[in-house]
Amino acid sequence: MQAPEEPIFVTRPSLPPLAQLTPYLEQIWASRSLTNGGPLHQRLEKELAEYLGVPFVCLFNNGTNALMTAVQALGLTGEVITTPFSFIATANALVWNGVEPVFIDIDPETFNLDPTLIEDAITDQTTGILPVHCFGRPCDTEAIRRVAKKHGLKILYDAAHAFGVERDGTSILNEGDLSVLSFHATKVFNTFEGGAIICHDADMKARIESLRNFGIVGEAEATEVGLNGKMNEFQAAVGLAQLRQAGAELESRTHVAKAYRQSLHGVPGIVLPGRPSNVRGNESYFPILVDSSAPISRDAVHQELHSRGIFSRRYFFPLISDMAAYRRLNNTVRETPAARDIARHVLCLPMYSTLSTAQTSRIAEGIGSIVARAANGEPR
Ligand code: T4K
Repeated sequence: MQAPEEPIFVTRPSLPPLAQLTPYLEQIWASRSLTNGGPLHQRLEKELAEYLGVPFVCLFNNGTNALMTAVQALGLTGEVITTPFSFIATANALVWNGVEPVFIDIDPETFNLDPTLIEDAITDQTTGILPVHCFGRPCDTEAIRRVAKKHGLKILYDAAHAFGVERDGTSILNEGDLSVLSFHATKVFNTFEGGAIICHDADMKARIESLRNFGIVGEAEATEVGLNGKMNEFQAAVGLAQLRQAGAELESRTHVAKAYRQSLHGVPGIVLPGRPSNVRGNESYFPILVDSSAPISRDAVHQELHSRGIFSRRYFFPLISDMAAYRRLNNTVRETPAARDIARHVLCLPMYSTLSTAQTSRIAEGIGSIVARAANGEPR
């Protein structure tokens, strides 16, 4: 009997060699400095800023707490314009701050908030814009900046997927008033759980540090109400070790994406989203669209792959605005036909740096045969 093939999950976290972590752990054990901005935390903030080409990094224990703090730090209130095509944490960060998300449609090419629709959604309650560089594909930051400037709005980028993404040789994380990264296990750069706010000046960094630490300033005084968003020393140790292989991680993902593009090219109804030539992506996800011209639905492809042990994911379906938690808040939900269409057709294929050519071939051939059988009317 043939051995069942190994399951392939949508991602598999990269880990540094264990031996590289040991010296950091010995340092933690010796110093007993476990959290609250210890030496490894400080070192990771500096090394990450240098690696990413950004002025300041404020580390967090996860991306969601970083987003919630960024909303506070920018003083966002009332309504904030955002995208429904994202992970739910994007909108949750607003609602947990008492801010109402106003969902507008996306550009079907970039999968990101359509800047031409922002102006129409602005009311006298609007204080900011929260776009997402979805799947690490950059937003039209220039157009967003123009409309924000005209109306005096703050821009907070959810850059959870955008570690290492550059446009014209410059980090996309330098855009907007603040950008937020996630270092969750499923991300290109992970500290198991973790995240960061990228900011442009030392005053803002100090403010974020206070908000991250309950709002405390100095030894005992709190000037505002913060939360506990601190990254601990173990997470920072993992980050320092991961950073040594970050370049290789991005490089390997480029090869995986190339292998997919070659083997999926020409499969009827399977669309591979393109990327402008001036963008260095990070291949954090590998989204495809199972187009309406395909002889089979996205959901059926997803199911079929599943039955073959290939666990693709429908990121991001349903739209945030269609989830029960948000349908209750639906007074600001607009029609978002492009987002709805993408959410119905998108499928994220397994993507991680150690995915072998044999595995990408198995996945691509699986999709090819699923589509071909459907086209021939054969039973699945
Ligand atoms: N903004 C955006 C745009 C985001 O995408 C996210 C997070 C955030 C903000 C918030 O950042 P964080 O607070 O998370 O730092 C995952 C992640 O939990 C979430 O971080 C991520 N976005 C979201 C897109 O995906 P799930 O529920 O899909 O993950 P899960 O547990 O099903 O994992 C997917 C696959 O990965 C598993 O089938 C196996 C593999 N896996 C996963 C984990 C956690 C492993 O092999 N090892 C692991 O430890 O949400």
